[in-house]
Amino acid sequence: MRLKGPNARLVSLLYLAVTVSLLAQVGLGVKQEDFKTSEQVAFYRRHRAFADGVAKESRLLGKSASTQQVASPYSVLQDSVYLDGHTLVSSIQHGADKVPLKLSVSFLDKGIVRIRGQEAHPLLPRFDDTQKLVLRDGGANLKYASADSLQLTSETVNGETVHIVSFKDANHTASLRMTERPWTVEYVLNDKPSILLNSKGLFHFEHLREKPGADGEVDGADGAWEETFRSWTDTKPRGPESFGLDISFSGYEHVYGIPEHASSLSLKSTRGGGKEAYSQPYRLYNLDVFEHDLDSPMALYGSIPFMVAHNAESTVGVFWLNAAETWVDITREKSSTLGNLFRLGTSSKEPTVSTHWISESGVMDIFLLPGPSAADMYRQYADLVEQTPLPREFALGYHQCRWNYLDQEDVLTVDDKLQEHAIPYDVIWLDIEHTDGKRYFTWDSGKFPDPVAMQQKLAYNGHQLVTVVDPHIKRDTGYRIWKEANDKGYFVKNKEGNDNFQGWCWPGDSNWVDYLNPEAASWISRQFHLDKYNGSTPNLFVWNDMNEPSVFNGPEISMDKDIKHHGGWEHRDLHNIFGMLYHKATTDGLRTRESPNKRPFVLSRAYFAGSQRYGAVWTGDNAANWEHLRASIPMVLSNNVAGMHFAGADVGGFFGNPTPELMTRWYQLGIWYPFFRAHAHIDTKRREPWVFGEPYLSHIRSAIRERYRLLPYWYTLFREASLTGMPLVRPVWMEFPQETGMFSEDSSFMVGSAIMVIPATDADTSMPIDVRLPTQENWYDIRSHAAYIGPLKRQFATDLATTLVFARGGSIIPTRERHRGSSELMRRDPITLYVYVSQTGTATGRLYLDDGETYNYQNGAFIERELSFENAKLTSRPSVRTASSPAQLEFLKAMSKVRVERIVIVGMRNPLTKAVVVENGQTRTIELSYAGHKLDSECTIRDPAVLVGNDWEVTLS
Ligand code: NBV
Repeated sequence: MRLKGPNARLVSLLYLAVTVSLLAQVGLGVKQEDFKTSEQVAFYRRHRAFADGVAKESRLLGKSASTQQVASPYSVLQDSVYLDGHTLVSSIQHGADKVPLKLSVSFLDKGIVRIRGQEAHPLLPRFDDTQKLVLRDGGANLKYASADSLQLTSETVNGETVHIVSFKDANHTASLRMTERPWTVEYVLNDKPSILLNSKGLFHFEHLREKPGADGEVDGADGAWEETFRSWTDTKPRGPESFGLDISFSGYEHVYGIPEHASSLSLKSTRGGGKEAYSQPYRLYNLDVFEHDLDSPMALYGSIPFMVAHNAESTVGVFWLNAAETWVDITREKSSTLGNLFRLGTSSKEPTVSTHWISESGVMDIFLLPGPSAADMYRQYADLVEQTPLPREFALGYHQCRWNYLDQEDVLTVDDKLQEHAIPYDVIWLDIEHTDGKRYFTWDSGKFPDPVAMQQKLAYNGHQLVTVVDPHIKRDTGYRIWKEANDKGYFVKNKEGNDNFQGWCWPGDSNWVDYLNPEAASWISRQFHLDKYNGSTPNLFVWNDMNEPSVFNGPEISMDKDIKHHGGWEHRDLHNIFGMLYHKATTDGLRTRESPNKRPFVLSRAYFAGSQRYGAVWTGDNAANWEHLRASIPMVLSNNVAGMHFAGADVGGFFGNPTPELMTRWYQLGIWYPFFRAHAHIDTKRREPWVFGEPYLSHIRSAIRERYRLLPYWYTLFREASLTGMPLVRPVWMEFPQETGMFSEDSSFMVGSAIMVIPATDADTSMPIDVRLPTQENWYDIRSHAAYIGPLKRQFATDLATTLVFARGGSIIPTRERHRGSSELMRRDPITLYVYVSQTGTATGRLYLDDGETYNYQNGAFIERELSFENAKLTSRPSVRTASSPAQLEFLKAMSKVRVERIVIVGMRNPLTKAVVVENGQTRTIELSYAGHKLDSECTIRDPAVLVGNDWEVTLS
């Protein structure tokens, strides 16, 4: 039964009021007063006051001592240190409060060090499920270093005790040094103290305590038992339980990651001045920020507390596993002021980035990742949180979205028009208006009378549908979803824990399912099954929006921190994983709706470390202007740096109307986002590619086609990411780790290791673009094949038809060159291989193919080829992972008509005339063709007629 009469009117009036007030703000920028600054957050203020006290003390100590000293009040309890298998156990204590903290330092495989700490005898348990929900296998199967590879020694330096655990593996000679007074930890890599904990004395742990008398203040600590923000009161029944720690990267000037912020790739300082510095720390707290600022450390929709430091010698990482609100301050300095008197072997003038992390609640749980290369470090990170699984292949295609495609006819017209204009696409999207009054899992039957027929029509040309399914559930006794969840008690509870938490969102009065409750999560998963979700077909996929969660009438447009989840936990403990839990539940639902299971596709706005396992994310509500286009590059890169690979930004900009030039340039950039979707606000003008007319339509079409041409390369990159954890799009430094001048480069980037993209990000096409091609290597314009020799710095003119994309000498890039309407229609198309020859006349590459939908690849149903070019011979061999199995044979059979139809060799100096092809013991000779090429250094072997799944070689002479 629906709400009728006055109730229904009230709901729609209020809904209208919220919408109008939100929409009225378009163009006004972020409402700063809706969101807290660090000064408005009591636990941050307390840590700041503590830090200021320590700094003052340290200065006083410094004056009286010849060596630099740190005034941390925390020290290790005498005789508390011992090595228990792979874990160094100790107790530490604040000099004044005498509450012992238990600290464990565990040594994992690949040199990963894990540090966990909390009260030795906590008054109440702290929320510790984050590890279960985030780590691979819930943390149950972490691989530890073998106990006999570890050795504990203790030394006395200047009268103080230092405990040293040394260990060795193939990649590292490392030791961990822990001083007793004050407590500090140094991770020494290749004899250099590289990652330092508490070297600035900012470690501070607010132990749980009994609530004091009626005045509510503890030790003068402000806001410890109650805190207000505007009209909201956080009752803080557990009192203070935050903790903070400084982590310094000695020898490094650049740190990256900790998305999501609309900030630069190389993170800025937040304290200590400098012209680039921010005046606020970076904040990690998932929030729905309407019309967010650019160049700002403000929190946005997602949070990944993973930071990476890089210098010319090494890449290291720190993963701060905590799902509560977290702030990170960053300062830069020369390390002469750093460290304590026990540190040996550091040069006193090392540049250092010092970071100060502060979390509101939970257990202190930190992982130090030693690298030393980026590839090593991503393997280490993937050991902890898993890789990005192989997505459904169509998800790599072009996504056409808008708030809203109005009705069934509109959807099918857009589908037709894209085909008419010969623009390939894979997915069309439906936003919130497709539902019956924002009751998700339903359809507005007036506008969508036959959603199944609509999906079948789309499916005919290999197109899919995505519908939005937001997490807020309309309070309506006639709405099955609400009623079932309510009857089963699955909603998040209010502060008292005695009723459902209630808030406002699109449908009006709403409740939220508590995904922390495993039963509630699997119930919501089942709602995505074909028999439950009426009108859905196997061609329907899902979009989770508003899952920070966004609550229109809540503090900072989100949930109150003191409301209750399953097990009595407060929302504060798990805020940053709430969105991921919904993403997971949705993905689980789609994966299990067919038997055998198929790969799901779910896009989420909120995310955390681990979200990469569940699908894609996008950067939220950007705007149709050049600044936002530019900002999207470091945003998508930062997500990739932090392991959230399948990321993109709304092409065209969500708010406002893009000019045709902006739209064109945004497509030319957007085809290089791992997730490539155009989207627009409901109040904007229509902007499908053909709307802009010529010449824009042609430019947009050729950009989208470029994406489709390179799908085999993208899919192979995803395969690599799914095995190694390596980002798909990479900061230049990641591929050229010694190019110090490019460590903060965030206007150009690499796609995999073979392609460098320098997008045009300015309105003025007469402005030349600065291009910097690193390293001593050949670079080839990916379209004209004009060759450049790096290192090179020069300007290139670009009209609207031109994009600056270069293939790196030494790489082999697989493509599919036939124009079709969707990725599915291209699946059996032949492959073209581009061999971009290096300065030494070689090249390597890879090609991965599977059915793009199922999990059969896990049984070996794939083709994975190692391609190499050397001494004028191109060879295709199976990868080491290829093994004969019934599933593999079946897949090979299915692909038995898929051949390599063309091999283009770019950059050979000697004119060549023929190619000798050997496949299955058979030899053929082919005359080389130069027809149509502008360059003599390029030749084409037309139709070598070799199969993609076979071993073969082609020798040129
Ligand atoms: O569902 C409507 C929009 C959606 O189009 C957008 O992509 C999301 O980020 N949604 C936010 C809610 C309203 C935003 C003003």
